Amino acid sequence: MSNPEILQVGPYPQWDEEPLNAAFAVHRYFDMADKPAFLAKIGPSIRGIATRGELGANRAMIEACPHLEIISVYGVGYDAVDLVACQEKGIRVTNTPDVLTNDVADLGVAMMLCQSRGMIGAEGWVKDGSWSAKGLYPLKRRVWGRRAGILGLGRIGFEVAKRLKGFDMEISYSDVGVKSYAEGMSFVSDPVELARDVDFLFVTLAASAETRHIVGRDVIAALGPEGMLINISRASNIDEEALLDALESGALGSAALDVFEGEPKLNSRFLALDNVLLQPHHASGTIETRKAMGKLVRDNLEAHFSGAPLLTPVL
Ligand code: 8YV
Repeated sequence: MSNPEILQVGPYPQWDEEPLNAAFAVHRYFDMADKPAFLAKIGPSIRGIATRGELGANRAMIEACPHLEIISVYGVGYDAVDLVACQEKGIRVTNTPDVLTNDVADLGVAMMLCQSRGMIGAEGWVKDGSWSAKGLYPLKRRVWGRRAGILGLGRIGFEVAKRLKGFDMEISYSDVGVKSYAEGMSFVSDPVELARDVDFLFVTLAASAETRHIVGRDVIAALGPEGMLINISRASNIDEEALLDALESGALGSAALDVFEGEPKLNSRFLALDNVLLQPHHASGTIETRKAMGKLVRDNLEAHFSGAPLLTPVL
């Protein structure tokens, strides 16, 4: 029997391409100049979609593939997949949870340390000769012992909290309810109140229509001129216009961001700021984790097409 035909939405590392091509008849959507024409031609033969977290699959793509059975997402976040369309059509969806949790938490904590201690500016101070010309680097703010808030205490938020405990930080969190595993952390149900009580606010929520702009003007104002916002989830969780206004006016102290509206083309207002740390959506971007994510994408597809249970189903 011939291999199932799948649509590959975006590129994967080279080590994933060979096993993917060996197990499936792969159609590389991202290589096509005229994507709608390509979809119209190839869509009817497609049984699976392999996509990435930030690329997802929208309704137009799903509807162009009338025999689609499964969408396998390389990423824990599946907010870019039209789940309503999938539900209507009985299409299965999988993601790659767990394997990336620790790396995403690591980057969030690293961003907090880097930004609070001014490490990027400090390197510039060495490289541009300021150290010898001007002397000591301006003093920055400490991290250990201060107060951190975690908005969304899921798998990633929990790993962030675990790491922060190592810095003797006081930890509070906000979620839809109290979490039984949140030992030694205070629950604060209102995100505005959470922001008011902390120095560092981590956003680790799974994005959905309900969480859109949950970090709005009120939360940002409550975090205040001494506060730092760290986002390792999705840009849609934050009102980006409100964030930019607050960073420009000093109403918010600083931000460390791995995700942006319209990424990779981010709002140019970010580039003019000196109180932000900007990262190119790479929180899960280690060789080890990306290899595990790629394998899980294929394992889910292979399980589906061989009639075995899905490893990490969303739908
Ligand atoms: C991306 C992510 O999928 O896990 C997620 O939700 O956003 C990331 O892991 C990654 O950038 C690969 O494209």
